[in-house]
Amino acid sequence: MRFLIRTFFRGVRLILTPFMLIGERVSRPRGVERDPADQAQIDEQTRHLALYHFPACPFCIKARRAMQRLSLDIELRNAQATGPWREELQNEGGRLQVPCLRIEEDDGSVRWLYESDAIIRYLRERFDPAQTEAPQAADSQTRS
Ligand SMILES: N[C@@H](CCC(=O)N[C@@H](CS)C(=O)NCC(=O)O)C(=O)O
Repeated sequence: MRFLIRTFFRGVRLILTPFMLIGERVSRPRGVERDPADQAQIDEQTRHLALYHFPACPFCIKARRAMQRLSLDIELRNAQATGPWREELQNEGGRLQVPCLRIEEDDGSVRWLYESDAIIRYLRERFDPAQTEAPQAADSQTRS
């Protein structure tokens, strides 16, 4: 019975996958535009991040869209198929759940951030110009 249920859901996922990927591609959001020097600085920071994902997982699509909206070039590591990324996520992250953001901190330590909402919040807090510039804007408003 369990085998049948698993096979059923695997079949549904297989059928839906191309539609989800096409949907993601055609509804790709416009990314924020930064001047080249700022973007280069952001690119340098995102070199220390990697997103473990499944291509057609809706939670991963949500996280990838947030990355696109913020114009973040974060390495994607497909953990769906048996292979090194899947093993690494399970062994080093602690569980096989995607999306998961691997964050290499400045001191070299590694943090594994699970849950799409937490990942998106982290990316926005760190890279969203609207959030990172807001305090300065508010500051200059109160001063004027
Ligand atoms: N609440 C989580 C849900 C994530 C989730 O359910 N991910 C599924 C894929 S869509 C997963 O990792 N399943 C493990 C597996 O299929 O082995 C989030 O928002 O990130």
